[in-house]
Amino acid sequence: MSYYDDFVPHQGLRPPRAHLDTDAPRLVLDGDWRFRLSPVADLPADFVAPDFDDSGWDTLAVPCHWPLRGYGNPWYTNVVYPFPVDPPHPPEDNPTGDHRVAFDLPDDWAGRRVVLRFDGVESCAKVWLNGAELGFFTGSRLRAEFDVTPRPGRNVLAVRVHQWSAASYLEDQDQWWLPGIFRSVTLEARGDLDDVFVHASYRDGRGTLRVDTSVPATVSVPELGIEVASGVAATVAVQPWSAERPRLYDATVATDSETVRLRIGFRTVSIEDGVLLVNGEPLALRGVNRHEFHPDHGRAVPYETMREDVLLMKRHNINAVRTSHYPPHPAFLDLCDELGLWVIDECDLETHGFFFTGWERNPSDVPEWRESYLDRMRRTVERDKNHPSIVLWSLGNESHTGANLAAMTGWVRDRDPSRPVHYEGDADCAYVDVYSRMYATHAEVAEIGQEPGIPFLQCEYAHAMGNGPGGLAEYVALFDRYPRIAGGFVWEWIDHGLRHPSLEYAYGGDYGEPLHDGNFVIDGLLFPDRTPSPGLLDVKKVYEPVRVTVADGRVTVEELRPVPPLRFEWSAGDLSGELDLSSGSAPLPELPSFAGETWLTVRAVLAQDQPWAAAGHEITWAQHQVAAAVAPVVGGGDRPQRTGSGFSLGPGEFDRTGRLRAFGGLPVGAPHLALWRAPTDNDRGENAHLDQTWHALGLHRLTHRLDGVEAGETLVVRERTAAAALARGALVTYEWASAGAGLALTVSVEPDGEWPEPIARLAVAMPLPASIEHVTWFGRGPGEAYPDTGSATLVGRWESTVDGMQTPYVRPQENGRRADVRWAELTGPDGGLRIAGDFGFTVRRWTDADLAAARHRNELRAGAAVWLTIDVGQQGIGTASCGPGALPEHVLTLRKTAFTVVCTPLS
Ligand code: IPT
Repeated sequence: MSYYDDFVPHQGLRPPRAHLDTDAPRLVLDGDWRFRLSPVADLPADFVAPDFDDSGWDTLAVPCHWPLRGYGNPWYTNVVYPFPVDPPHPPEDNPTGDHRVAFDLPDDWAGRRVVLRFDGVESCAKVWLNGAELGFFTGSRLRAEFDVTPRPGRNVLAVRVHQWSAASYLEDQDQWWLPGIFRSVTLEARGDLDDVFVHASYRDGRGTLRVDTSVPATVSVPELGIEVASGVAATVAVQPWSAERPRLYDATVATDSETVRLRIGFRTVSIEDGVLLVNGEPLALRGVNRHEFHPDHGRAVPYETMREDVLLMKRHNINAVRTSHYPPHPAFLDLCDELGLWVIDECDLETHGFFFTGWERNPSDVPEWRESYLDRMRRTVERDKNHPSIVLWSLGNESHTGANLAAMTGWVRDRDPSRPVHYEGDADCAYVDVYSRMYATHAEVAEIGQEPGIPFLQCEYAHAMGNGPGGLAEYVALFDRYPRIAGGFVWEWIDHGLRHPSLEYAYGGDYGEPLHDGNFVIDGLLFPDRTPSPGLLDVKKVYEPVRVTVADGRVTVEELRPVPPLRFEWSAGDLSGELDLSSGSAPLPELPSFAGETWLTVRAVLAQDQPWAAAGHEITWAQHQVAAAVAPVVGGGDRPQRTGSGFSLGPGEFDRTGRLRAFGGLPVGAPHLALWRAPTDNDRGENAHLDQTWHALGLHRLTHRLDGVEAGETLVVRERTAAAALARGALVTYEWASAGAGLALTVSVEPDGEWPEPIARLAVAMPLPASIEHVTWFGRGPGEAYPDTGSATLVGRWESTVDGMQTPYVRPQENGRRADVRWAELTGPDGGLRIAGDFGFTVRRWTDADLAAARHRNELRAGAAVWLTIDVGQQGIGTASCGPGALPEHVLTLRKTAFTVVCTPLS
């Protein structure tokens, strides 16, 4: 048995301790190392001697994951292990990276104790300094430190890293498998302050501080006039720390040989009457799950990117983060302390793949793994214990249940009773302090909210895969409603799409992995380049900390969570101004009468710069209609005329079958009934399989048979729309009537047979010339909206282009629908058309079939037409990719329907 093939988690490591900002000198060893990759682990340690000739090796910039630097490939699996399940054995094919780096010991380090620190190595490393073995360690996202004795002058560090080890069984998180030294390697000359534990509680305006240290030290907080010995408590008046007001106090802890800088936040977490409280106030966690990810660097996330993540969260009204499913880089937690986010810090643990053995031999309940479990929890808590932002410890994710998990809780409660313990897998709540679920339905969340019990939260909900998540607003309404519900965390923050030379962003299978989970890794609120998706914009709206309402002639603001000072700006038509809402409400501004449909928009914006956004940043908004639409003119003038080739009516030219062929001189195709859409990830989801339903119904291959054409006052075309092999269909009538300079089209649809199943949409689709480029519309915008998404959209006049209307989901699927549209103008150099009515629409340069067939965006090519789809119904989006489908009120079925749009040519 080798070290990488054993239950023992490490050998030679120092006991874990706090991450400290110390004045002890440091030498960061990041930079160019020498590197050699081998396909197996069982190799002689031929490279560890200082004088080993590594001149034939490659150079690798550490920290990094070697598959992202051209050595082997990334591999994505969700639940399944990418090797046979035979714990504790890793597979024989075990890519092994040998690393070497030389460093010069600074002269003034002579005689000092020195520690060598690894902040993240996946999955198992053995370490030698100057040829002498230091030991080995596992725990990819955990810190590992060795005591070392470098010699004066030049030293050589050699590190052998195995992709797979026994520990891989404990690290089955849903993400890319990415071996390597992916966080910094540091040498630190030690003073005598090895460990510091800050206890900073808050009650009734006063904070109590006690700092425990490994050796006696002096604790000073100048701003509070505190100067006490370590281990001694001081109670003074303070401002508390919260995510909304992250008040930190600079402090030092000093001995003769070392000074550690601390940033102290005072807060007390408690549970009272089933409610999770901080400083006596209920916690309202409006959170996201964050994996560490960068499209070029994987989990070797640059500092600026971590900062960007926190800033983006703050700017989108997110106030909490679960560090799924491992402790993040320590700097991320510093940013959470500083900028203000509530954190669930999760241990690096997941054994999900044992699901497929029926949880047989699951490490969580096998005694041989006990020490590894405890070790992981200790290393999590000890490293991160001084962060005020952390309010809950989490044992890990998806590891079923067992005595080893219970033992972790036992250890935490002893070591840090100040923070409750979270773990979703403990369904009986035997060893947790909060009840946690993932992807529970709305109905169940509502039920739990009403039952008495310990605080409840959804550690994962609203699976943000592809188009969606649908049903988000309804979840948050439940969180707002029931005190027992502490909130929830959207799954997840960012798409893990790896930048790829030809595919734009790669997902599972794109590297030829023999077993993988496809695009299940593309399920974030941010696209891989960190552009917000429509889902994130919806999150921002529904996580609003204040609610603005307009009713009964007044604008009212209600504070749901503390917010910095706000200003309230209003606009309506061309008018705008400011509202004084300091008393909580104000009368509506005096408005003239408007000629057409007009909405009053009230925006709440930051009155002053904040560390995370500038003054003027929009927090939320509300809208209210102040003038109604003017109904389009239908009727008048022309009757259809027979022509040599068919019919003509106003700007429309029709063939002998009554099908539209040209409009205002532009060649166009006839509108036909469309009931399908390119399935979204949620449509395909295992909890819905709507794609299969639609496939079985033949919605993607409907045919249209002419049943008759009548030219009288109007031109009436009757069709029967149905799919080959199926008896049921729809009887559709298209009636064209003169309407001013344009034509009114009334579409009447009547099911022919029973249609109990959900359909994708109720629409007509028609091809327009490829010269159409520009789109202007009045309705919801600027982004997409479906029946259960689009909280972020406002009613107004919006402009875009055909290309700009596409939402760039990494895996192509239905997207870009604009909702509640009163009119849309589609134009290009050759002219265009205006459509008025009350509809949703999409416009794209490819067909739905092309969209559905593409695996990556590079496969979408502009065709000979621009396809316009006008709908009066869409199936809700839901989150069935990993959660419930659309709520009943958002399920669409085929029903008898009629709708009218007025089309006018534009030159
Ligand atoms: C849940 C996992 O906890 C999370 O890591 C991720 O895989 C998510 O699913 C889906 O993207 S587990 C699932 C079985 C509910």
